[in-house]
Amino acid sequence: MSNTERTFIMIKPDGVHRGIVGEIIKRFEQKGYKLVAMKFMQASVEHLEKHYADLAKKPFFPGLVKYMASGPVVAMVWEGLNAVKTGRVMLGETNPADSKPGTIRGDFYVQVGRNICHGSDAVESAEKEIALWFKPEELVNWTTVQAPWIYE
Ligand code: DAT
Ligand code: MG
Repeated sequence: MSNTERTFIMIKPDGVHRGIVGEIIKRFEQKGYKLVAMKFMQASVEHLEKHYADLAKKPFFPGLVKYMASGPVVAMVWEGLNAVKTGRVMLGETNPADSKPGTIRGDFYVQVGRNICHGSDAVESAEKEIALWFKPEELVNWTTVQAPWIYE
């Protein structure tokens, strides 16, 4: 199947503290995406600086890294048809005012600096992020029995 993609989704410390880990996982499961990898962890400042390297010059960068290192995160890889683009739609917009109800951000956050969940913004960045957060052997190869009911 073409456009089968993997995306890196990460529940941020506020998502963990606010108890919406299950809710976010549920949305990706119910959509029909396949879980390929998941870990609950405390990320180091150094690791988060690498993850957000593209934003290093932004004024909010130090605060962003401090917030992301302030508690545990849930790092995940989800796979399926157009998973990167559709994952971003499920996530909602960066600007809270633009995040529609029904999206993760639209339903659960009001300020850009506490926005619950990360999702890769392109196939290329997804591949980079997956390689940063997971070892190749942590990515599980499996076929869900639901596949014929999700894809024609
Ligand atoms: P996104 O997470 O929607 O991909 P991004 O990659 O541009 O957005 O920025 C990464 C994170 O940085 C974002 O989730 C929250 C934070 N951020 C972005 N713009 C910000 C701003 N203007 N003020 C404070 N934090 C910001
Ligand atoms: Mg981004």
